[in-house]
Amino acid sequence: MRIVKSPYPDVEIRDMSITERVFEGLGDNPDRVILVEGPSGREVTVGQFTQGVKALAGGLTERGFGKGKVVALMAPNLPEYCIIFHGVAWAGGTITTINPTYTAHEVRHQLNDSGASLLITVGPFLDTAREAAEGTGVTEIAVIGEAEGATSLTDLMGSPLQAQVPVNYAEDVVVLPYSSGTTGLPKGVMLTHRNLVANVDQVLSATDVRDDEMTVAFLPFFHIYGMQVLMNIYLAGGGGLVTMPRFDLEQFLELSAKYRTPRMYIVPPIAIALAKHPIVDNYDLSCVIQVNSGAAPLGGDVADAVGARLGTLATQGYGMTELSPVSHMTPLDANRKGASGVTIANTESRIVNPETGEDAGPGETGELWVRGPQVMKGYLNNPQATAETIDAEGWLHTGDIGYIDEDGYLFVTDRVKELIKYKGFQVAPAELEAELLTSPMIADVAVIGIPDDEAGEIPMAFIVPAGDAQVTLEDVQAYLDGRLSHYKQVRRIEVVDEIPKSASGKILRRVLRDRMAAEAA
Ligand code: 4UV
Repeated sequence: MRIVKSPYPDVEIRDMSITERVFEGLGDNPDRVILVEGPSGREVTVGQFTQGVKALAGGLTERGFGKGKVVALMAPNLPEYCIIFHGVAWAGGTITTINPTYTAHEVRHQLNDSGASLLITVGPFLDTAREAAEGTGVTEIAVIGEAEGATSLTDLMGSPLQAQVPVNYAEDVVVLPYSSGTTGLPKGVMLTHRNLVANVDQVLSATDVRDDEMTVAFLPFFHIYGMQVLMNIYLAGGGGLVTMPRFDLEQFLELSAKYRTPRMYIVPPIAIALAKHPIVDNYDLSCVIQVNSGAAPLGGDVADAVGARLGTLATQGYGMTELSPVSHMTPLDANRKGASGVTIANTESRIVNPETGEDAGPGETGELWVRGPQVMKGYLNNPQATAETIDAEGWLHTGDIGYIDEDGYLFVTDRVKELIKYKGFQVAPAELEAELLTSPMIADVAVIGIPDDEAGEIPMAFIVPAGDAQVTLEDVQAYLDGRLSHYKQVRRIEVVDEIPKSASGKILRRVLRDRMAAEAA
């Protein structure tokens, strides 16, 4: 067995809730501004944040939405997002984070699966929320701000709870983000307080976030990268966030220059924009010392181009929802072109040949396995998927293919899992296939990801038409429109006579991927 250990010394993982950990990092100046709503400039101070969290926890508890309950949060990035997340956590409850661009159909699935009883959203998504909540366990819908006929966030506030509602840090699930993992439909990823607290201190031990620095937070808080790396780790490290409800390059650059941000947290498509877009030259970005990319592979040349243009360090983080999310980060003092980083503190890595089960040597390719305190508790109500992902010795099998060189740098080269990453967002082929199979035009279908310069990957569907139906890309897109959110849209199709399958009926995606790779070559 070749276990690659972290070059960083272990950190102590303390018994505390994620909110206690974040509060600890806020410092003792109640007037420091830690959250700014980017487009309006509205500010929230440390005092207002902690007061909001405690008052919401009190109100939730009074209304029976506290400990043991699941609160669904479906909102874009706003300062209130952080207050709600931590208000629920402080009350001992569980938050499930929902992509606000989801259709009612997608939202309903997550509400039912997670067992949510309260849904918090914003006015523009209220109709979707109401439609989705029908027939689920949701008994109340609230909005941030005001909306006709809905409870407002202010109504949910009660007498402040001064202390964390007691929880079992290692066992109680604080957040349930959704991820399809290595196969199948999106599943609730059970992350405990201990998982999140561990990752905060593991990551902070390898970064130099300074007190009072600000960063622009456009990476959505509902996804693990924005949720942990920005909302929790950055705040716990003493920084502050300028929130953006959706990405807009010009506004991002403007806010980064205005708040003199030393660090940018991005995904690969934005690295390409930073490297190439002419408007980047219109802004004084001399404040930026580090640009961190993650959620999908970043080409070494693109990283170099960003670094050279902005005169900064271009780093990468590697992670997964199931890893709270970080397991690998670029060291600040020794970058290596194309690497996704080295193993972080308290964490072990292995590269295992998926066919033989043997450990690979330095530079040899195989599946990445990770073990550490940030490994999820499991998938909600799905012991089988949990057992297929975390083995008896606690190793999480990532489904990513790559190698670790002799100096411990991880290079991700491929994926054995089905997952498609469209601009860093998860697209589960099984979800698209299930949806497409409900169309009377389609007899059988398989979806894979194919490389795309801008998005990283795009979903492509191989379609066996029903009878003599003529199926076009437009037909497929029109069918999915309104059923699934826009970023999951199929962007290419090929009509075929049959889908390659194993004897047991499993789609042989590898055959389709190899065929597309051969065509592209
Ligand atoms: O579950 P998920 O959607 O999770 C993420 C997490 C992104 C992070 C985490 C910590 C960071 O510090 C950071 O910068 C970014 O996206 O998707 C997990 C899958 O995304 C791919 C890989 O296939 C994972 O299994 N992925 C994530 N990061 C990288 C990556 C990377 N640096 N290089 C290549 N693939």
